[in-house]
This record gives sequence, structure tokens and C-alpha cells, in this order.
Amino acid sequence: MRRIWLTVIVALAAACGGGESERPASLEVFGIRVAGADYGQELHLFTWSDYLDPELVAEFERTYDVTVRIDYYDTNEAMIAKLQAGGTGQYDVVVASDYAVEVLRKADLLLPLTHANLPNLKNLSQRFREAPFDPGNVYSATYQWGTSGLGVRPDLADDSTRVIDSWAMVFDSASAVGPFTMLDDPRETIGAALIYLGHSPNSQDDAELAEAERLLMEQRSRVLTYSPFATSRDLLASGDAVVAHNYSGDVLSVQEEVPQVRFVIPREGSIVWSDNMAVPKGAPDRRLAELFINYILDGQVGARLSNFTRYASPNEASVPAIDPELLSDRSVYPDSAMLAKMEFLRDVGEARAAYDRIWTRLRAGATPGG
Ligand code: SPD
Repeated sequence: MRRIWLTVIVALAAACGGGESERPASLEVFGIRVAGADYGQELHLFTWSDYLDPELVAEFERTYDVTVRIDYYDTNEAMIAKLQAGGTGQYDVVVASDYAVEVLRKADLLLPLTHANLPNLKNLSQRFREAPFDPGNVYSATYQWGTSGLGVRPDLADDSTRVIDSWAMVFDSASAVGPFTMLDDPRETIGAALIYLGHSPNSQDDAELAEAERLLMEQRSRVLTYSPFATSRDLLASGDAVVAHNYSGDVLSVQEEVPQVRFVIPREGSIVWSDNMAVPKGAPDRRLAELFINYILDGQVGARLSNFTRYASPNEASVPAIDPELLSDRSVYPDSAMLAKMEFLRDVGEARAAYDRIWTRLRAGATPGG
């Protein structure tokens, strides 16, 4: 029998809503007691696509007698633009990456979390309770974390002995091993170029940014496509791309269909990131939002989430139930030597405009600096 039913203590009081609803007057589950009258019927979630096990959605819906409505996005920039254009009132929970939490917080678009409603926050590991973009989880709680790097098909490479753990496979034409894609994500792709050149992916230095732009412009004619992570994943699976710049879990999820697929964290270093749950200002149902966040932070739920997404869990209580193969995969949980070469993206403040200009010129086919 599912663990949830072992732990639920359902008050036997009459269901609310004149007997029409199955919802009990109060219930205690996932570490928190809540009155059924305290929250509404629908949770509105805004998140990355392919990032939530449908069985977890169904369990949350059954447990709290609610319906979950989900909208998806492919980049933080698309999510931020929608929230800035007045979308905050449409969503109860938004999943935002590290630097995007900073951007949303500075734009005053987030509500502080009510810690009394989130007993499972204690399950987060220290690194995610004291993350530099939101120390003390004032506005956000980590959902999953991962790394960015290169998905590779050694079985289709021009010469499999030339497959190396380096960004050179996409930035140096002499090291290419076949058609490749880059992420249609400004911070990730400009960040990868900066790292290959030996700079920080958070650089705010004009000369370094100009150098990265020149590298990306030189690379442009060789890029098969700049694509969102899901398209990159599919192009790797179909074999149209032999190398695909992408996120760890989305590459590893291809292995079920194509076991030869590898995920490589380049030796020059890369980006490590976290995606985090937050409640936008104007959220229709803050209480329900916090029930959802607390649910995801449950140890068993967090493990099921990682086993589904193939991304790393920030939840210490999840570790015993995570697939041991995932836990021991150093491309999912990099060792300390590799982590030392990786950086979280941060909000670059005023330099955001420079990144935007580079990206617009790159994607429009304009000349550098023009
Ligand atoms: N399938 C969902 C992938 C989510 C990846 N988040 C990446 C954030 C990188 N900044």
C-alpha cells in the first residue's frame, strides 16, 4: 500500500462544500496539517517541460482533492518575460533557475515563503538552504539541480576515438565529430563560450563578452540548430545531431531508447544550476502553492521525482530511495574536483543588456558589435 495512505490521518468531520466534495475538513499528510477549507480547487503551475512525473501530479490531486493545471516554458527568459508582462496573477507556483530567482526577486515579483507551512524545507541539503541567490530560502525552495554539458552519440561520430570531454567538439572546427546543436538559451550558450575561453559564465567584462561573441559568430555557420532542450534531446535520439549542448537529465533520459548516448561535462568546466519553486506576487492560491512545494520537498516524493527526471535531487531525505545508478553517475552528481570547475549562473545586473545584444545579433545573423 502506498506510503501516503499509511501516513494520512484524515479527520472524520463532514466534507466541506455541502457534501459535494470528497475533501475532508482537515488532513495531515506530508508533515503538515491543513484544513480543507483553507485552499481552493486548482493549482496553477508554470515550469519547464518534461520535468514532473504525471504520477506525482495525480497523487497530489488525489491527496488534496484539487486539479493541477500546468503551463510550460523552455527558457528562463521566456518565463521571466511572461511574469513581467503581468503573468504573476496566473500562477501559484513558478519553477525558476537560480539567477532567474534573483531577477524575479529584484523585480519584486515574488512572495516570501511561509516557512511554518513548509516543514519539509528541513530536507534540503545545506547547499540549497544557503544558496547564494536566496540564502535561507526566503523566496524559493529547490526543486531539482543539474549540470549543462554535451550529449554525445559516439556510435555515430565521424571517428569515435576523437570524442573527447571538451567544448572543443562544438567550438573548434578541427575537433568536430559530426553535426551539433547549441541550446537556444542565451545565458547557457554565451556562458559555454565564455567558459571555453577561460572566463566566468557570469562575466560582466566588455572585452571578455566581445571575445565570446566573436567565438559564437565564428561557430554560427556550423551549428545545425539552436534549439530548446527538448528538441536537442530529440535530435540526439534520432541521430540527426551527434553532439548536443544540453542539460544532464534530458540527455540521460535518451539512454532508455538509445543506450549509446553519453553525457559529458567538459573538462574546461561548465554550468551547474538549480531550478527552484517560488510563489509569484498575486498568486491566486498561496496556501495551495505552499502545499505543493511542501509535497515536492517530501523525501519519498523527491526521490520519485529524480528517478523520473534523471536530474539530481537537492533533498537529503530522498537519497535512500534514489536509483543507485543515478546516484553513482558522476555526470549527474559531479565529484568535488569537477564541481570546483563549475559555476552557478548569477544575475549579471546591468550587463544583462550586453548579453541580450549579443544574443539578438547572433540569432539575427548580424555582424559582431553591429
Ligand atoms: N526537462 C526540464 C529541464 C530543466 C532544466 N533546467 C535547466 C536550467 C538551466 N539554467
